[in-house]
Amino acid sequence: MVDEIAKAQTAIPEEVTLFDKIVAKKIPANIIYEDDLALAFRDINPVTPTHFLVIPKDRKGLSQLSKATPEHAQLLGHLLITAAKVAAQEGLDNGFRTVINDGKDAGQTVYHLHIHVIGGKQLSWPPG
Ligand code: D5M
Repeated sequence: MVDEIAKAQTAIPEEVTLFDKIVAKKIPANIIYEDDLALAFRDINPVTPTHFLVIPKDRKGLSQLSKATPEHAQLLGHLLITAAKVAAQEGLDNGFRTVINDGKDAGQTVYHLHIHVIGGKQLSWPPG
């Protein structure tokens, strides 16, 4: 986790992101859901027993949530609905948490909007 925060200090938006390469199947990932607009795959560094990411296949300029405009409303809604659908598919019937890290202070390392979905244990609050 400390590594992620350190990485976030130097992470920058890129033309082609790591997640674009996962969408294009140029980098392998453990994909658990896919449709026309969204992809869900297991996080490589899980912080809970279940931890996956939901991303837009075409991020349409959405490197991070703070870049969202009204044109992104439908896509963002679809991603949230997908997060809940895949959480159910994963058996997270007792609850789960969604997180969107935005920028350095939040520890964002990949500038391709993504929703973390974490669960599979009792989570604490507040986060650090
Ligand atoms: O979250 C970025 C997340 O992306 C972080 O939890 C690790 C994860 N990650 C990085 N590379 C991969 C690959 N190749 N597969 C799966 N997951 C990956 P952030 O909110 O930007 O800190």
